[in-house]
Amino acid sequence: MRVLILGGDGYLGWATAMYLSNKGHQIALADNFLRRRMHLERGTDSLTPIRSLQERVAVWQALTGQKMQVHVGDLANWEFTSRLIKTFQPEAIIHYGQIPSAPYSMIDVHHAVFTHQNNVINNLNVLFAIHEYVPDCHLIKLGTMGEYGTPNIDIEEGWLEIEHNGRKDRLPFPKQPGSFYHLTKVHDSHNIHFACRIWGLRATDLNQGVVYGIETPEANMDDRLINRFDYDESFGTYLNRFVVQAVAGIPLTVYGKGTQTRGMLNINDTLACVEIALLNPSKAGEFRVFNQFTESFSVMDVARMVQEQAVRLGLNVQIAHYENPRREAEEHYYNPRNDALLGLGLQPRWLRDTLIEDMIKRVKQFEAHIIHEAIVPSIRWDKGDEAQKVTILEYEAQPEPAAGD
Ligand code: USQ
Repeated sequence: MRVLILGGDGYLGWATAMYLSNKGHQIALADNFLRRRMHLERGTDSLTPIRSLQERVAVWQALTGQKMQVHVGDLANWEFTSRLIKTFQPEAIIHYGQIPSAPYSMIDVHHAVFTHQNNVINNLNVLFAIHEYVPDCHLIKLGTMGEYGTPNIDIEEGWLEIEHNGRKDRLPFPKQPGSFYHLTKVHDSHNIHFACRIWGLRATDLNQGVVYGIETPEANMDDRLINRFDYDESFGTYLNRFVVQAVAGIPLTVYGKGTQTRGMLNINDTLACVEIALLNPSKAGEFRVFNQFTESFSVMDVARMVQEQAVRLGLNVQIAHYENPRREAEEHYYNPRNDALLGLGLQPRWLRDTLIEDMIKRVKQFEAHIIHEAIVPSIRWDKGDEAQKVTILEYEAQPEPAAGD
């Protein structure tokens, strides 16, 4: 299939490009290297030394014989996006090409507005270009589980059957996102749904949970194909961050009580989920939503798992409760469904199955690259970026050594 991957230089984009190219799909990548530039702005970086996109693509071709097209440009620019879609004529578009960071969007008005302009406008351009040039193309759009927030009812997959004053309907599930970034994904979902209704486009919104992991089989083929791995306060997600903190000797940054619960999945399961969506397209006019996660964990569950594995590997890891920089429910009900992808054949990789140990060992190889100042957060939901780091409120008691240790 001809597959256009938007955000092809990113954590998910590059991994997906290699995975689908290896399966024989014809791949084109688009990126404007915004993530690399946002890291420059924040004084942070990927832990892993990633090569330029052009070099990665050349190495990939040399190793596998598979070509990938590279298109450098800004999706928020209509000329770029429309020309790209018109000339490549994709049968499917996987849209990862957006700012993914809640903290970055909460820095100040400029970062909130920029995140909205970038994400909402680029998605609108993609919708209009599909409508105009490839109306049968399947849009696979990366949404987020964070669109739903943490309601006190079960979270369905995008839709909710409602009975109100004696009448029934199937309506979009209510959204209560937790940051200006998460709000952009809500706006995108509405725009995509509308485009499906009025133009008959076909789309799948993948409401993804928190992704973790470093390695994929394709990235392991050659050091020059290595994927990015973010661990800073803006672009690192909590498990990936905790692994780096464990290696760096920084007390694990649990925000508040750590009883916040999120759906999670391994990066290799992201690839499997996207492939499932690709091979099972939605119908013309259908706006389909999949909740894309495999397991749910609280922040403390994950901190304890990282601590346990790290201690086993001889590291000394403390867990600390930091002042929570976010405005979020710490104690809440959380029961999201994820039946759709499982029903289509997803076979999850479980976090318990030694993956954390592998991650710690891999991160240790890049220990010298860790920027320590990038770890403890300073971006607060109520005050923006004060450049003042949040403080530790208390430490968790160290677990008792197991008998025989
Ligand atoms: N958290 C900590 N300590 C940390 C970092 C985070 O306790 O050092 C907590 C946060 O307070 C939050 C939870 O962990 O309760 C998740 O935070 P996160 O930074 O790992 O993830 P989040 O900001 O929600 O965003 C990430 C991705 C985003 C994606 C989302 C899926 O950056 O692109 O949309 O995960 S979800 O969380 O389901 O909304």
